[in-house]
Amino acid sequence: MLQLIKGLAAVIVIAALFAGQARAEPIEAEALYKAHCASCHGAARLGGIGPALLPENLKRLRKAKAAKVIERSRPAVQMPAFGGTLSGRQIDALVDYIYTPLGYVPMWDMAEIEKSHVIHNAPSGLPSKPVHDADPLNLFTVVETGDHHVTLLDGDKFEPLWRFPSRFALHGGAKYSPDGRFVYLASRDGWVSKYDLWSLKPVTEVRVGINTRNIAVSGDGRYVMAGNTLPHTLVVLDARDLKPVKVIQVKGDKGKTSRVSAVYTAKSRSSFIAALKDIPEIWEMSYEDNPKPVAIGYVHNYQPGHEEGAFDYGPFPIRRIKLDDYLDDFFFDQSYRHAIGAARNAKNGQVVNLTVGRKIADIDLSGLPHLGSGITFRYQGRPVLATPHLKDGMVSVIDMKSWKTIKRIKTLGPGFFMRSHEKTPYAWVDVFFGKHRDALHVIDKRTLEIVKTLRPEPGKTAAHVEFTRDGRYALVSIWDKDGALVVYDAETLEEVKRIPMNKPSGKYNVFNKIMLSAGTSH
Ligand code: DHE
Repeated sequence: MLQLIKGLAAVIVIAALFAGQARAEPIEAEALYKAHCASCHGAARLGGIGPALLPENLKRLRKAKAAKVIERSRPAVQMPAFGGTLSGRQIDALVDYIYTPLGYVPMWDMAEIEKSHVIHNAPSGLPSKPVHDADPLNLFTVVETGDHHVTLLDGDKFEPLWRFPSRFALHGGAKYSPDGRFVYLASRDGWVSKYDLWSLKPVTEVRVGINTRNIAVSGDGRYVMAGNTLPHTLVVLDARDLKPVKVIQVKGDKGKTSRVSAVYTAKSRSSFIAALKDIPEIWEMSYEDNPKPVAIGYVHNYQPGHEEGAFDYGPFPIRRIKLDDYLDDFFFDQSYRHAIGAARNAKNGQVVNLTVGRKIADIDLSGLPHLGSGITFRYQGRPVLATPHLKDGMVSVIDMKSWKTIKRIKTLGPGFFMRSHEKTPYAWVDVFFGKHRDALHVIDKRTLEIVKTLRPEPGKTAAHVEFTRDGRYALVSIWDKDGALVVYDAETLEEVKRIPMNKPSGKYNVFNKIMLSAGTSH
């Protein structure tokens, strides 16, 4: 009997142990976050010296990879590896925690923006001529996402002039001052940084939001505008020192707020143009000193002392162009009279005439392109637009007079970027996804046929082409930690040089950008 009782007791103890294991103590993720992460990433996860840890900012990092970063850290960062301090379950709990939405739209208003402002080298103390002898207009700013650095490349010798650490996860095109002396860069978590390409020095930085889409520099070089998805704002900065000038709440007439999809400069119209993600409107905001007042009916823009019916007197008065459908992303024609965009339904696109302020045509743009992916050129005497599709292996070529699709060019897979130059007969397009992501197609702009498919490094993604200022060379990124910039002769299509780099993404030639070349993004 005693034996039986002992046996039962043992079974009960073992069962209790297993139950205990199955129901392990709940892990207090918030407490773990406070103890180990908050000092660098901010108490509210909005970022500090480390990036913001919110689902919006982590969209591009898989949870498994995030767990690995917590366990082992990353190369070239100050964050310690927590593998020896935290258990696997604690790390998983932290990962779940940082991928949980905040549940409210966090504030990042004028006071926070002002507080974040840093001057590294006062603009007044910068030299009056370059400290290097490279052609300042044939420099390339190359973003290396592998270790969050930027390389400034001499576009004649193809040699790096300067390499510096950037903010975390730069994204979007580098933007230049109209004279090409300064470059402005934006990070996904809201930092806008200005660098001097003559003295090779950082100038100033400011954090404009928690999650930023992109920036634009006004055609007169006086302002930078940033578009945010968190919070729902557009922020105007003084381009000289990046001090904030105005924070514009992005709000529709019924009070609904919206994320910004992207903001661009329409130089010939002296305005910034923003596409919105959650309100079917395009906004145009003049950056002139005495802008024409814009009639409004919205209370939040109402200025006391002005007639009822209200006009927005600016600065940066908002002209709202109402659309039937959301315009997630767009390009302009070279005259900046039209914005051509992909609608959210991904079945068709729309053409908005900015002068009359309404949609004037639908276009058959069935695949959504990435922002800034397309180019314009002349084909058989007429202006055309060409863009790869982000979801299928296709390039659409659209007549910009009739807005009809002239041709669909089949590619080896969905692509991100198409690029060309006024002085080359070829347009280059990448195949970013799928088993052919190491391929690039070279398309003859005269026949709209693929004339060559290059594989700069078999097995590794090849993407984003940019030309030298004279159009003689095309530079391609090998998108890999052990990556490179590969320089091709744009005529013979032969490789000329390979410059090792750490996951280079975009590269931006000063001259082509400031001259608004039709072969690249602006
Ligand atoms: Fe980009 C530009 C949006 C994913 C690399 N991308 C831009 C711009 C926007 C944008 C708004 C700004 C154009 C400008 O500066 O004028 N990108 C988006 C997306 O919505 C999308 C699809 C999803 C997202 O994560 O936001 C997206 N982009 C990517 C990538 O996955 C890429 C390939 C890698 C990365 O760095 O995130 C990528 N985007 C780029 C690059 C540019 C860019 C290299 C600048 C292109 C140029 O030549 O101007």
